[in-house]
Amino acid sequence: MKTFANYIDGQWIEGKTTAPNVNPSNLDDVIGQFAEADADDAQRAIAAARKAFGPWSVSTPQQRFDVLDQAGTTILARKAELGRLLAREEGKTLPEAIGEVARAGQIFKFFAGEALRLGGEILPSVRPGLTVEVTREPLGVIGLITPWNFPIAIPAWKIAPALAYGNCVVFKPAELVPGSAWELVNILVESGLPQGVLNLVMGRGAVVGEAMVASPDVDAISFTGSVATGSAIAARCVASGKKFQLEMGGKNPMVVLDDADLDVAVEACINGAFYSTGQRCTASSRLIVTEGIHDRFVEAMCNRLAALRIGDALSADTQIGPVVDARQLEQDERYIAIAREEGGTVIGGERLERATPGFFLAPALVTGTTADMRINREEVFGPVASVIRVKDYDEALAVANDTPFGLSAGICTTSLKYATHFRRHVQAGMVMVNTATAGVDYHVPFGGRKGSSYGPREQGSYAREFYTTVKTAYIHAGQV
Ligand code: UN1
Repeated sequence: MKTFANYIDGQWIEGKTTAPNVNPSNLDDVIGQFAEADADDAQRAIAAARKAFGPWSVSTPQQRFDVLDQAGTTILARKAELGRLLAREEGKTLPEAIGEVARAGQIFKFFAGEALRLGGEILPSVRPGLTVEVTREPLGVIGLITPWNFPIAIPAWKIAPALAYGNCVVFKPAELVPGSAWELVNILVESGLPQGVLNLVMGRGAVVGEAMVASPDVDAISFTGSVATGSAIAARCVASGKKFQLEMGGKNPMVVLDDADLDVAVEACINGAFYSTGQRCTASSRLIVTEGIHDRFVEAMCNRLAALRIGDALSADTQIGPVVDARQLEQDERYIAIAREEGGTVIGGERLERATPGFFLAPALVTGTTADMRINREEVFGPVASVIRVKDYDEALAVANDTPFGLSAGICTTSLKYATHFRRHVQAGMVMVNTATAGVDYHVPFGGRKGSSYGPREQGSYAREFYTTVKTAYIHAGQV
């Protein structure tokens, strides 16, 4: 069995302990043994990043462009192989996984360019003889904590801007998917990153994440994951004076109005709710449907659901892969049971047997639900969506906003009036018209409102708000 080491201060460092990386489509298939960092490893990684920050923070944009651009080129060239690894360790389908790897490659290309584009401003002072210059500087050492559902794209969209703007990184990937993270770090190392600039510390959140949030040598934390962990990190960052950015849950609404194109709506809802096994914080989990189209919509959704092929993520004809692990599967099944107890009618949602032992679950559509039920208030993070029947657009908008979350929201309608009103009045960071709530571009801001997100947006040029700090200089040039 191959073992994979952590990368600390320019060296591959074996862990005192390792953890297996298991394929959720086939529990007999172990991808490798991955090092588990302990608190000392984490401290060494933080110290290495701190030491490397001096020279890296004043490296030229060309140096940073070259590394990031080379990494992007390699990722794109290896997308089929890396996509296979990703599908094998996470369970999304091969096309979804290859698409995600390509997205990661494009993100590195984008931020390579951003390193060159980072400018400042010069303004005349309100006082005579003075000029004001506004520039951006890197923050220092950034701790990155990433989730299991996008094993390469989310690390890419945190690591690429962190490095592009001159920061050093301590990177802790999710325990369930260390394989893609390891490959990504290896590619960056081979692309010419100087020693200590990027450190990989695979291991448990309670050990590695804890060391990062506690350390005075970490200047900022960017986290994507659960609300519970995010809130705990936030409290620790406030206490230690760190800048932080959190991307957490969603309970994203998709409104379907009477005047929607039914095929478009069903396609957007099937994709948004169930693709990637529903394991996206942008998934459409509340389908809010007006009464004139409700029955036709539910019937068409049931027909599509029955035809979906659920199976091994690596099989060519699979449309929906397995749930990521036993714990997530239990959570999905628990919420399906809760929905039933609350009075919902569940279509699908049963465990499936396949040729290999894995976590296969039929997607579940819950009809006859109301906005106050737990199934409509709490994030499931699985292939489970509920339908809420509403009278008209006004009620649909009110229900869409009746949630503690605010990441992504969608509407299917042919009415310019309703689409325009919804775009303005839905309380979400991202709005989709006649397209799925999940599946975003890599060059524009990503993030939400309310309980979904905290801090500046990720991705696109907006990423600089988190990964840089602004300096305002007043210059008195003397008499000329
Ligand atoms: C997408 O929908 O393409 O964890 C991206 C998540 C999000 C990323 C979603 N941060 O699901």
